[in-house]
Amino acid sequence: MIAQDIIDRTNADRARAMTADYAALGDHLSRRGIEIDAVKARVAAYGVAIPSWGVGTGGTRFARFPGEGEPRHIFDKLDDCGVIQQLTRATPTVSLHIPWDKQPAADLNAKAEEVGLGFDAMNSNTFQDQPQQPSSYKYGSLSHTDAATRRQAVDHNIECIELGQQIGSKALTVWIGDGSNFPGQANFTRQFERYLEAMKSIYAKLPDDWRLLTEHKMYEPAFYSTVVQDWGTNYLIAKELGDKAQCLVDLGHHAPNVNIEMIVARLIQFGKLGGFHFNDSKYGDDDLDTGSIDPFRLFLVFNELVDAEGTPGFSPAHMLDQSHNVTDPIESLMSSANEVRRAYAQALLVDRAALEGFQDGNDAMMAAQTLKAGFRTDVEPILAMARMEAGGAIDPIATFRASGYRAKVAAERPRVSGAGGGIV
Ligand SMILES: [Mn+2]
Repeated sequence: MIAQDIIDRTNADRARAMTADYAALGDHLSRRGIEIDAVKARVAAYGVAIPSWGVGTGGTRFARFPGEGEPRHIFDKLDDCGVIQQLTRATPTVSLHIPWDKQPAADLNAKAEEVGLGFDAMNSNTFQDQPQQPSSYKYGSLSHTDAATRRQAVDHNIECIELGQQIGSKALTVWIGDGSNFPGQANFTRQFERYLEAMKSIYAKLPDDWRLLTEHKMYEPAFYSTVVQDWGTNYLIAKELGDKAQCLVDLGHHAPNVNIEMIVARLIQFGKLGGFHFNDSKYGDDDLDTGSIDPFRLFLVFNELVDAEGTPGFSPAHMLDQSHNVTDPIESLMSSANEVRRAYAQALLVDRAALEGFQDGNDAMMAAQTLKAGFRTDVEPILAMARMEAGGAIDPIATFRASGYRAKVAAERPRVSGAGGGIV
C-alpha cells in the first residue's frame, strides 16, 4: 500500500487549484440549477469493480510482453487492487476469476480485509483446460456434445458459487468460448439446447439472493459462430432461466457501430440488465481502457442508467474488463475507474425535464443540445474533490508514480510469464 503522507503531499501541491476549479464549476452549475455538492455526493457513492485479471499485463493473440512487478497470485493482485482503491476511492470491490484466483476462502477474506476491499461477481472459466482436468474444452464446455464434459463445466460453475458464498459475492458471471469455426461444424439449435440444459443445472444451485449473469460475445475464440452471440440470445437465456438470471453487457462484445445504449435501454425496460463489463474498442473486443476511444458512447450508456435510477429492482453490477498490453495496469485501471465516474457525473448533469419536453415536442436539435450539455461539462473538479475528501488522490496517476510502488513490487516479485491475461 502507499503511505498516506505521499498522498497528502501530492494532494497539497494540487489542492488549492482544484478547490478554486471546484468553486468555479459550482457557480457555473448553480446557474444551470444544479447543486454541485449533491452531484459530488452521488459520484462519491459510486463504485466500479476491478477485474482481478486486469492487474496483470495482458497480451494479444500474437504475444505478451510482461511488465515489471507483475502479480504472481491473487494475493499480489489484491495488493495492487488495494492501491487502486486507495488512490481512486472508486473501486471498493474485486471480481475474481476461478480457477486463476482459487484459494481458501479464509485466506481471501483475510487479505481483502487487510487491503480494504470486498468481492464482486465470481467469474467461471470453461474456455481453457486446467491440469488434471478429465475432459477438454477444445470443442466446447456447457454446450459440448459430450455429457461428461458438460457435467464437468456445470460442476466448475457450482464450485464458483460455493466459494463466492464464503467471500460475500452475490453473483456468478458465465462467459463461454463455445461456438464453431466452420459452417456445418455445429447444429445451432442442438448446441443451444445443450447449453440451456446445462445452465438450468447451474441456476438450480444459485442461492436465492444471488444473480446469474450471462455475457454475450459475437466472436472469438470461436470465429464462425458463438453460442451466446448477441443480446437477443442473452435475453432468451435470462428469460428461459428465471428471475435471478440477467444479461451482462461487455461494451467490446458487439459489432462496430452497434447502438449499445439502446440495448441497455431495452434490457432495463424488461428487467434483464444485470451488469456491465466496461472497456473500450476501436475494431472488436480490443479491451482498451474505458473511455479511451469513445467517451461519448460511455456517456450515452450512463445517460440510460441515470434515466432508470429508482426503478424497482434496478441495480446492475458495474465492473471493468480490460487487458493492458502497453500501459501499467494499475494506472490504466485507475484511469478507467475515473472515466466511468466521469460519464456518470456528466449524465447526472442532464436536464431530464427539459429533455423530455423537447422529445415530446419533437425538437430534435434542442433535445440533442440538452443531452450534450451534460457531456460537454468538464466535471474533473467534482471527481477530484470526491477522491480527496474520501482520502484518495487528487491526481491518482501522478501520486502512483511519486510513490515508487511499481519499483518496490518489481524488487519483490520475480518476473513471471505464465500469469493469466485473459480476453473475456
Ligand atoms: Mn467481459
